[in-house]
Amino acid sequence: MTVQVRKAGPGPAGEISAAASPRTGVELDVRRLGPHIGAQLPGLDVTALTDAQISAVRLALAEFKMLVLPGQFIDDAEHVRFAQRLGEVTFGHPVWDSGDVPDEIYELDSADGGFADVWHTDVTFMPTPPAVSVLRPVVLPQTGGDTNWADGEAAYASLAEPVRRLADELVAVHDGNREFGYYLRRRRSGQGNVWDGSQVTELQPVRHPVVRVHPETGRKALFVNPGFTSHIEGVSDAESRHLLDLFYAHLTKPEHIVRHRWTLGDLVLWDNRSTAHYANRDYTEHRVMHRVTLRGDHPVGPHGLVDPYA
Ligand SMILES: O=C(O)CCC(=O)C(=O)O
Ligand SMILES: [Fe+2]
Repeated sequence: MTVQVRKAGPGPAGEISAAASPRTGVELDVRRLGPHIGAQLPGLDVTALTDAQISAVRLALAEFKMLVLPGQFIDDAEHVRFAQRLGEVTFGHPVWDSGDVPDEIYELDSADGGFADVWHTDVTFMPTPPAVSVLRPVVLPQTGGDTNWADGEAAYASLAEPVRRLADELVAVHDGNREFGYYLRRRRSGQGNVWDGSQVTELQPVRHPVVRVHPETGRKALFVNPGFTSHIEGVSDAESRHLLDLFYAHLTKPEHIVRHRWTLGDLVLWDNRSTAHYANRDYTEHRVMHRVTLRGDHPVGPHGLVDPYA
C-alpha cells in the first residue's frame, strides 16, 4: 500500500494539512516548523499506530527530515517497539556499552558527559550509518538544552551551481577514533557491539560522498559534519580545511536550521541521510536523553556508491 503525504498551503492557523493518499484514507495532520525542515505530527499515539499510519510517518520523515510527535509518554520498551515498526533497530551505538539501559538504547546523560554540542550526523564513522534516529527526553532542565537540526538538502540546493558541481565530485573521510577510539580500546578492550552483522573491534576511517543522494526521495544533501568528518580526500590539507569550513558554515546558516525546545513526552525523529544536529549545552541541571537508531545503507553519491575502504 502506498501512502502519499500531500503538502497543502498554510491553513488559517499556519497549519499544513498533509492528508495521506485518498486511496488509503489515512490522515496525518502535519504542522510545519519551517519552510524546508521540520514538522510536528500532533494527535498520534505511537503505541497504537496502524500500518498505514506507520507508512505515512515514514513518508513524512523523508519529506520533512525532522518530526516532533508530542505527548508520547513511553518507556524504553515502547520506544524500541515503535522504532522496530519503522525499520530495523540497531545496537544503540557501535562501541558504547549501553550499561543499565537496553542494548538498543543510546543514553546521553549530562551527569556522565553525555553532550552533543558539536554539529554531527549520527555514526557517520561507520560504513553504514543509521538511516534514522528516534530520541526522547527522560530528564530535562527547566530551560536550555534545545536541539537544532540542519537541513543538508536545503543547504546543498542553496549553494551556487559551480560549488554544487565541485561538491558532487568530492569524497570525505569520517573517523570515529577521536571520539570513541580510546573508549573502544581501553574501556571495552577492543570488543564493541555488533554493527551491520559483525562485531566492531576497531574504528577504521571510512569514505563517504560529500553529497548524498537520498535513497527514498532521490534528493541530494550535503553529507559532511564537523563531529566525524576528518578531511576531504585528494586535496591539500589547506584545501580540505577551507572546503569543509565553507560547507559547515553554509549547512548551519540559520535559514537551514530548525530548533526544538523539549517538553517531556516529545518523541523526535530525524533522517540522518539529509540532516545534521547539535544539542545546546547551556544548562547546569540534569538532562538525560534516550535514542534508538534504525539501520541504514551505504551512502550513495551523485556518481553512485563509494567504496568505504578504497
Ligand atoms: O541531546 C540531544 O538533544 C541530541 C543528542 C544526539 O546527538 C543524539 O541523540 O544523537
Ligand atoms: Fe546525535
